[in-house]
Amino acid sequence: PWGYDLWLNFEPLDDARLKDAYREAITGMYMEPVGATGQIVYRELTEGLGSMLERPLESLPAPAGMKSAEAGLLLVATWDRLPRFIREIMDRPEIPAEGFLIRQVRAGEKKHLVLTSADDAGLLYGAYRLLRLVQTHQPLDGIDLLDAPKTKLRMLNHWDNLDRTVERGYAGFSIFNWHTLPELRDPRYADYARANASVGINATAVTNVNSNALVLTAPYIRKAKALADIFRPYGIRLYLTARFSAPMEIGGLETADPLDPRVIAWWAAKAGELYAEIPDFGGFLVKANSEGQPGPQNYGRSHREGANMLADALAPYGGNVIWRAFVYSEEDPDDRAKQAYTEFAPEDGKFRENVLLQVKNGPIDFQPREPVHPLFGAMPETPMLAEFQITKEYLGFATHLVYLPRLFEEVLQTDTYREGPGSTVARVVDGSLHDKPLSGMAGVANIGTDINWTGHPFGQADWYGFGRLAWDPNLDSGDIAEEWIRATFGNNPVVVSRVQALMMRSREAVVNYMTPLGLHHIFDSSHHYGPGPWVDEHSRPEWNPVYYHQADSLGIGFDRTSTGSNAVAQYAPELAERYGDPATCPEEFLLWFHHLPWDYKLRDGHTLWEGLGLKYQEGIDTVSGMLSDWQGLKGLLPDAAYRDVEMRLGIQLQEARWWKDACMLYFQTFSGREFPEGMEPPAHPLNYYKNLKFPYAPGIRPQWD
Ligand code: BDP
Repeated sequence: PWGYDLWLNFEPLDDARLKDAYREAITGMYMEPVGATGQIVYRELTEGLGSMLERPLESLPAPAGMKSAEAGLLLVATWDRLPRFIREIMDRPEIPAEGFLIRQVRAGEKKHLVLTSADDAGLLYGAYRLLRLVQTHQPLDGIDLLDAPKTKLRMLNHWDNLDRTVERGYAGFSIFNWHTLPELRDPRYADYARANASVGINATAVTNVNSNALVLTAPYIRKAKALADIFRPYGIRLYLTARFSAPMEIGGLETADPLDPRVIAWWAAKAGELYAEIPDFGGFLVKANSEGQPGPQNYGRSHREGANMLADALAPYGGNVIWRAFVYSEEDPDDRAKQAYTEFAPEDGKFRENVLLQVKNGPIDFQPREPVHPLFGAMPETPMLAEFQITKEYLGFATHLVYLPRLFEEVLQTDTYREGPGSTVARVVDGSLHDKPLSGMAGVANIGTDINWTGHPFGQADWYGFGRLAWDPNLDSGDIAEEWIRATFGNNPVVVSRVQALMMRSREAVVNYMTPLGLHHIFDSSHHYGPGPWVDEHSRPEWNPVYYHQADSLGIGFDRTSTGSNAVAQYAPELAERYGDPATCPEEFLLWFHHLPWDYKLRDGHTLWEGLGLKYQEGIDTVSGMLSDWQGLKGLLPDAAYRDVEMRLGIQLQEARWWKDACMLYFQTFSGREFPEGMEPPAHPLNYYKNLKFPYAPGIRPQWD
């Protein structure tokens, strides 16, 4: 079966000339494996280089001096453990925490390769980088590569339940088997940690944000400890989700009021219990007073009071509270897109130092395209994590090929103007915008028990790319795609360039065939698979797609300008002005911010109605091109992966048509206009699409209460 090795398959190099060059650059290795991480580094380098260069990597004893050493020695050690003669010929480099240096040094006629770092994690990251350099055919001659993560927290969030179902998971069951832990240490746990470490991920919350208090009971803490022990040598800290009502559910208290002394004492004791088992426990990830989850507001307290109480419990041990800003309330009649900002922006500066606010990339919910969340850059005093979804809840699940790092990059490169031009979201993520020591990125994992981990083979690229962007939010998504393709499918230039081109257009394709021109949240209810723009029967208005598109006989779109909800006012003036006027609003956000007449003229001269149909068609045409480009690669790719992706692209094409037909037929009931020329006519009448049912579509959240 294809795919278990991910981007770490270390196939023998097929380019003989290159292989010779690498064999000359690395003739043997000097390394004293220190500790569990050192063992991993040693094993990875000997096995990985041995396999790619098809020659066992000989381990050499520390040479007494440069003269006696063979040329092409690979020296691997943290700086203070490097042999003295090497340190003497190198200027002491400044290597930040978790960073590494790969440098070719010269001693007389001989060249050697040095991999060094300030700490164990840096050595590990450096080892994976060195392997990737060889794997992707990068030259080592003259190399002087210093790299370090730009962020402190690079984190996965698993929406995995204790019973192994995964909320919004499309790649099988949870890889975490709480039933057989702690005794059964599935080797997959280490393989998972290894894959994360290879892209720099250094934290993981293994339980669902819609949480179960059981995980904080003593038996489960022992299970969690087993995982933490496996993750530790890979530089990964474990987090758990904390259910706010846990003191009642598992602690026997009759309240969870964050100001009640018994509740405070309960959490303090719980923290002590956790750290006794897991000394480097990361902390709590909390979803409170959101979509039915309990929280401080149940007791008339604020999010700040709730978060600070938990932060105080963890502070003595160096733990963090990651508090999610994903809130919108049943009682609040205001535009859902505004509610998180309204709630949290005024609280800036009032959280404890170890509270991070975790903010989704957009103000609604992981749509194919959203403007950035207005909270980015708006809370200069509050540590922040940007939350992205790696699992593709609103993007065709694991069936559609959509290269997400392109989406992440678009968000990261958006200028918030909060501190003038250049205040990108990337600078919020790396902490440089407001000089924050603690910041980073969280990604909702797309990982499950499927043999290839992610269901869709290209889902691996999303996991990989998330890690790379969390490491450095200014990386280019095209470069990341290229790295991933080379590491996964090899270095054939035809494969590399065509697959990269296909990935890079896949993101715009999905926007076009699902939600063009700023439409959003018009998905069928609960499972969010396929179109359901007509859905209007849910009790809460903002759970209905009709709330988001607001189509009527006059036009379509959500007025978020001053004549409507005025959500634009939550952005910096530069953005508020640009988004607030349809003439300057980027067309990709048009219907996000404006309700416009069907005959509104788009920039290319088409009416809005025509433009909508043509965008849907464009999405379909792109997918159809992706499919034929893929078919052109037959024979150049591993057969199993080739066939799997071909079938999935076939489904994606069918479903792109389904989206167009369903949405355009439905919107036609308001516009009353003919379909534009150039749009393929729908295959069935509207009722056919309305009557499609998907009772077993995955991803509906289990009810805890
Ligand atoms: C939405 C999902 C829901 C999650 C929620 C969250 O539909 O299953 O629980 O976000 O982020 O995207 O808490």
